[in-house]
Amino acid sequence: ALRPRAAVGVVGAPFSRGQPRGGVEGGPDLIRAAGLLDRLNQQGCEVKDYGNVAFEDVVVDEPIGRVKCVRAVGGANQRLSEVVQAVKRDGRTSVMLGGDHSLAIGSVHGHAAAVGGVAVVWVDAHADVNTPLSSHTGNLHGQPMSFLLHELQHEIPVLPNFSWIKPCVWAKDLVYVGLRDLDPAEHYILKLLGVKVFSMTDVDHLGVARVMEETCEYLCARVKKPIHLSYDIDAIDPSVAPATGTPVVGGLTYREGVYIAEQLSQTGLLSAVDLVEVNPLRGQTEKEVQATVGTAVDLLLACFGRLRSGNHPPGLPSETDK
Ligand code: 5AB
Ligand code: MN
Ligand code: MN
Ligand code: MN
Repeated sequence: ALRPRAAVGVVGAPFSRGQPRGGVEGGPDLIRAAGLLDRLNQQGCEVKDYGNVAFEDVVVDEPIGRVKCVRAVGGANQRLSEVVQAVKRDGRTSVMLGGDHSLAIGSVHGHAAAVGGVAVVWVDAHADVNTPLSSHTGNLHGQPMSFLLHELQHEIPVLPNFSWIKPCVWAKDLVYVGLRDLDPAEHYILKLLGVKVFSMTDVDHLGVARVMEETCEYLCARVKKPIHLSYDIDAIDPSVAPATGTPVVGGLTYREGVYIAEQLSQTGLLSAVDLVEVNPLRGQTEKEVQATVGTAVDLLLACFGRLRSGNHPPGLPSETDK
């Protein structure tokens, strides 16, 4: 048997209104400029670039309660969801380059709308499961999972440009890896719903190999749903990936971060990936920005079969062929 060529669809989402720091809208073009598409091609993927999503300008967007830029975030995610649905209908694995993490609303929604149920692996320093009412910052990049989880729908108020969103993830189909900075309400929600969480303490205790073994077993034990990996670059330690808006010390090493992507790739179930929160304006130096972008590229290459033990060109028998 020949190794099949993975079909990939790259979607840029240059959007930053889910949080207050400018610059994160530069993420998609920077990740492309670092050679993502060529390198995916070189490792045997068949890549199509869907370009950057054109987001509507929203001029008047007064906060609703504490929550900021509701209309802009709702409208942007509706567009993104449509594009991700198109990528999936073309039979490709979707790669959404952010932009801030509020974009996971549209990315996961579009993925689920196209394929039916999905499982979500959320790799992040943060849980991003605040509801519009529990959020203290009012930033929507800290809330995307609350709109997506079926179990939280009774907590979600009516918001302008959000009525199109249908919850599409069950709490039992969600796994977190890398958490180390939760708000009390988020901790309460995750306990209440019994969500599977591997915090940085768990990574220390079990090691990343056990964490990923347990993650994959947990997700594959029931019906095997396509996996949506939502990777926030701030999951990685700021000494490795400093150019991001909400850095938190004590994160994943480069090797742990890549290992997580490698193991998810090996499941054969990866169906959509987000790489979000790379913010070139948050790096102190050009070197810090390049280190962050380079890490983002390496995480994505690992998602598509790049092995540190080496790969050979596609078209030749694969390592696993007997
Ligand atoms: B990120 C915080 N929990 O709700 C909030 O970077 C931080 O997408 C959210 O993970 C961080 O604002 C959002 C304090
Ligand atoms: Mn985060
Ligand atoms: Mn996040
Ligand atoms: Mn962040």
